Amino acid sequence: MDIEKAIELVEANLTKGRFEHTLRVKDTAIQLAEQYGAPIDLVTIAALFHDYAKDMDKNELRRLIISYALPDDLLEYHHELWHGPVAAKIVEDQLQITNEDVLNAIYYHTTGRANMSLVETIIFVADYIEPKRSFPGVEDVRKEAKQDLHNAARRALKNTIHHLLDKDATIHPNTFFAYNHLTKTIGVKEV
Ligand code: DGI
Ligand code: FE
Ligand code: FE
Repeated sequence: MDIEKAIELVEANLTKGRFEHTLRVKDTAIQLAEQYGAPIDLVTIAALFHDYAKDMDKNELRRLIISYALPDDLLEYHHELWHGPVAAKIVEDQLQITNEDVLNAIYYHTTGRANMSLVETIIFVADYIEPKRSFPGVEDVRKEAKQDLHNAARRALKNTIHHLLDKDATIHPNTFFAYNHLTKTIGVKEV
């Protein structure tokens, strides 16, 4: 898809604040793609559409999860986790985006998953570190992203898991699978 057209669609579907976040994620993701040698065109499209379903109402998201036959255990987790999988299905179904790497990057951008591709990892990290994010620990992840993308992704997951535990929230298995996979492949020594 043409980038201009993609930007137009995204702007029409999102609130101003969310659209601006999306543009910052796109710029951050392009910088990471240049640094780590990922395809700029795929990363750009994935970033532009990653939050495409974010401003949908909860009931609409629920209806789409059912009609697209997404895994129904999704509905047992916080509705914050619904917009990625739904956006992946909408762009495939309505916008004829077929690239699997792009669709996976959109689908898994909130939780991550085991064995993420370079494009998936870039979108995951860019969404976490875009310049207006102010999570505790985000500055360490920003620094790490300049040195080692996978370490940055692991650190972002670790922070998210800590944050969710502090809130007594449920944690989606893919968040743990992503963390475990990176921890094993990076070779962090268990104590
Ligand atoms: O859509 P964004 O706000 O740009 O960012 P996002 O899609 O990464 O969503 C972030 C939110 O998702 C944040 O509040 C933490 C939450 N989150 C991430 N992983 C999990 C999770 N929430 C639950 N309950 N479980 C998870 O595994
Ligand atoms: Fe999101
Ligand atoms: Fe986002």
